[in-house]
Amino acid sequence: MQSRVQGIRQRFDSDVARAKDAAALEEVRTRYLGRRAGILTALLRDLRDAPKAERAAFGKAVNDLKAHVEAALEAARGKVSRARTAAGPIDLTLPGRAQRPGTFHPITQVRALIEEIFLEMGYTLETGPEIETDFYNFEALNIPPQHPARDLQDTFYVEGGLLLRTHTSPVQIRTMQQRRPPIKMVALGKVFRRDSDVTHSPVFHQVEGLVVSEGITFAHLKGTLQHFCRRVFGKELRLRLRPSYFPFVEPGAEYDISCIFCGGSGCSRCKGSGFIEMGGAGMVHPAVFEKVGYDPERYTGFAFGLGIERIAMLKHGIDDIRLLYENDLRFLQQFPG
Ligand code: 2NL
Repeated sequence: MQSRVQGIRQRFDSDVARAKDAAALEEVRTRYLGRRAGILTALLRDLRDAPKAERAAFGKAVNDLKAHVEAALEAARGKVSRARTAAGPIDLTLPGRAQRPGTFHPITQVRALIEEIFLEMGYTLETGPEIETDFYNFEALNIPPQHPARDLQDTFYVEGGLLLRTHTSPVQIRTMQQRRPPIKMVALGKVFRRDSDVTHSPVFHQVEGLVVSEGITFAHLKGTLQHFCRRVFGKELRLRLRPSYFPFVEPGAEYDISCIFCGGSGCSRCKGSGFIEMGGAGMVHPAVFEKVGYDPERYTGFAFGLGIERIAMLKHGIDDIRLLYENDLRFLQQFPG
């Protein structure tokens, strides 16, 4: 028995020494350790038929051999794989995998541009909570309990009588409560509305500006909007104001810019009108000043709003707002900033 084990060991050693690659080594492993026809597997099976007196010694010899076979195969595999690396099938002259640097999202880029323009004009940047109370989102803005903007269709209500702000105006209300005029501020941030199609997303970004002091007029508003729009879209454009209604301003207006695609002659993008809608604006309603404890006889102010997505879409010719939220790199890489 012992001599049989000895013979197998010698044959194995010479088989391993001849195996020059991983496939040959695998073949040797199967020949000796294979579950069904392995030489050692058969040896272990024979152990059962060995005479009782020899069984312990034979068992030890077979197990020692098995340990030797496993260790020798492992060592040989290591040698083969090191040899392959040293021989150099890895081509170090191949170009590496490109690591593209990240870029700011187009909304973030437009947001940064808007912040820069208002900081240049001496405005402060203010922020506030996205979950708001009825008072800050509606009541203080002169939006009465039965106003259609409060309809469940437009507003996301959350637990505890709270809601997701539908505009950034609550930030202006909070700022007015905390400070006395003069105030010259912009609020930029996420707002939420129950609305979704190619030009509306349930979450979008708004900018609102507010200037309050003594002697602020509609002319200040128009000059500010014209300067802002020209800084974003170019010096040549014309600004147009149209009468409109928002409960928190009087008088209220919507403002348009001459079409940045056709220059005002009329095209498909401006639907032949020569103008593109930008946002809403107006003189702060006296009822709003009363809600925050400002004397409407002493102070006047203007306010305006606009959508950041809208600016990004106009600036880059994007026709579907949902592209801005899909985080598809093929889209985002087109805006390296
Ligand atoms: C729009 C319309 C507007 C305001 C926002 C405002 C805020 C206060 C008081 C008075 Cl605290 N007004 N904001 C006024 C008129 C229009 O935005 O088209 N937004 C995208």
